[in-house]
Amino acid sequence: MSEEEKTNLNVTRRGLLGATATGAALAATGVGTSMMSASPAKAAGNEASLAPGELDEYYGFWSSGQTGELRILGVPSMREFMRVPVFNRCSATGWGQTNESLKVLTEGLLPETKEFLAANGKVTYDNGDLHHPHMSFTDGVYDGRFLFMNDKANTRVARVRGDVMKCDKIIEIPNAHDIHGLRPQKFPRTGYVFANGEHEAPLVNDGKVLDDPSQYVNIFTAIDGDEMEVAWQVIVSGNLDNTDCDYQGKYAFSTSYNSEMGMNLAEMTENEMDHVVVFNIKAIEEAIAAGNYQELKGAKVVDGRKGAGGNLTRYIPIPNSPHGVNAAPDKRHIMINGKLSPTVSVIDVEKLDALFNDNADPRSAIVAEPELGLGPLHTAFDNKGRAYTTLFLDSQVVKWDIAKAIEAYAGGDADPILEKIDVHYQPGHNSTSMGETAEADGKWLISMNKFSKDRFLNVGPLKPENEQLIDISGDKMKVVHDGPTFAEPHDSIIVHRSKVNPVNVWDRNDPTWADARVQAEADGVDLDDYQDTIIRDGNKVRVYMSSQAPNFSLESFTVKQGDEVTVIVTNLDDIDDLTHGFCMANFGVAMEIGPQATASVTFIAERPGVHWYYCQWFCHALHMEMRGRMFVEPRGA
Ligand code: CUK
Ligand code: CUA
Repeated sequence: MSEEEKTNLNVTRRGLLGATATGAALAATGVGTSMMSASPAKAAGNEASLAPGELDEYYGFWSSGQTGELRILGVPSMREFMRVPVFNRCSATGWGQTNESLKVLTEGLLPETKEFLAANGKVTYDNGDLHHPHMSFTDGVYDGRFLFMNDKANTRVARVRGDVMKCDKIIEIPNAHDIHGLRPQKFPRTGYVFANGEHEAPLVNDGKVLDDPSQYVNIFTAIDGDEMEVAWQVIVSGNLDNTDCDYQGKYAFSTSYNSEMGMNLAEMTENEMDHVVVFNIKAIEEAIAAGNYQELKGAKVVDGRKGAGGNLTRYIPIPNSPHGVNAAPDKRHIMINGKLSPTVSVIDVEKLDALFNDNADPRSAIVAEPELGLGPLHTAFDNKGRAYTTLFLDSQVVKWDIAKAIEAYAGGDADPILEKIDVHYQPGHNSTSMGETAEADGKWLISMNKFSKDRFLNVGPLKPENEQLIDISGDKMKVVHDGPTFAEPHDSIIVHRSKVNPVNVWDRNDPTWADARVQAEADGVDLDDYQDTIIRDGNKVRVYMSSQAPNFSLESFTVKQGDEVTVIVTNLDDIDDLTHGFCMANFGVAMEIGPQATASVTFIAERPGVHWYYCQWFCHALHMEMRGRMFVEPRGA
């Protein structure tokens, strides 16, 4: 297709969107149109429903819990756009099967894990538990470079590139157990990615210590988000649940619901007070620079336990099993959500220096502790000094005024609670549009509810969750949309579309297929041009082909039974949305090849006979015809 034809195609596609796309652009600037008021779900304030072809104002980045992937939604439409495989396997894209994805999934594993997996006939984990997706920051605002996320199931942290929306790095965190809370540093930039190990274990967990909890510890990790390497770790007392950090680059915070180091439910919830650990980033960096650390499994580990002395950590007592930690966009207040306590404890970051420099009473950093309702788990924010806290047990979201809560704590008679609304049912996380940045805009709130019960048609004993969209732009909160989702998004961020700028077509120089490029050069193949080359190297066969709708460059190729076959496919089409696939039928092999991308997959040709490969991503009117044959000659023939 010529440049001119391509341009025409794009013009035609935009033309199809027509007036509705214009309406979306106006909506983004806050200008109302008659087109918008015609929508059925017109709310008092914001417009929740979009006509076909209208673009959302926000990207929503959703976790998926035990599904292990990242999801991309549009807000306010709540339409799901994409699933980005990360810790899971993906039948559609070949994640977990292509050589490129296997590199990401294996290169960051610890040597002991590789050995363990090999003993189980695997090269990587197949599952993950992705709770917390967060975008990288520069100066307290999203910069669109990366998204970072945790795997609670197998103690990993992953990074997704903002330009192509694919995972490019996964690392396993040594010494820690089961990474839960995760946040990127907000200032001056990310920088560090902070990650909590949730479950306590012996520091060297090699079986020498078993049922002796007095020797268990927990580990807080700072990862260098640029290099995706562990920068340092801190040993702490109690377990670690959620984490966040300030807007000044000085402190990070982690909640602990098990300061008792109990090993069963009764023991874990025994104390009236647990704590939030405050990490002094500069003091930790200085300790590392001065060599005051032990090296364990390649990580620099400092001791920040209670009673360790020094200036690395402080423990602020917080009522009963706190869960979420949320930094307010006022850059000053940190909310610690009480869970078993009906309160949210508010830390003033300006009072923290005194804890470290003057050994002030840790509780002196608390400036408010409003009683909000039962089961406060997470708090989100608008741009008017108000906070929105989920009440798990009450199945409500409570909207409250931060300044009034501070006034009341100081002895005033102000009532901070502004309003409560019912959500359906049992909310965990919530998030507001841009609310986890200094650019909170007070338009939308998502309540991520763990149970949907009667809100949808019954699909059997396993039911979806229910995520509700709430308009917070007016005086009253208003639920405007129910969004069922499959297991089990914990957390989300809502990012204005101006912050996110993915490409449409891959760059041929992308590092994703750097290994294939090196091999192709050694094989004398030009990976950027038409390819139909078969290289035999002992019993290893490399099959290079290109795809251009509706053809593979190779109509057929022949190998011998037992050969190790690597198929390398380059998609030479460079048109938006023209993805091809490569599926080798009855070999369990399939992958996606995006426009201008190269992807490869390796398998043993243990099945003699004629085997069709076909393109499994619908690409053309002759997509069904986009196929070819692999001939496998029987052994000894
Ligand atoms: S945790 Cu799930 S509801 Cu993993 Cu952020 Cu609070
Ligand atoms: Cu190429 Cu379908």
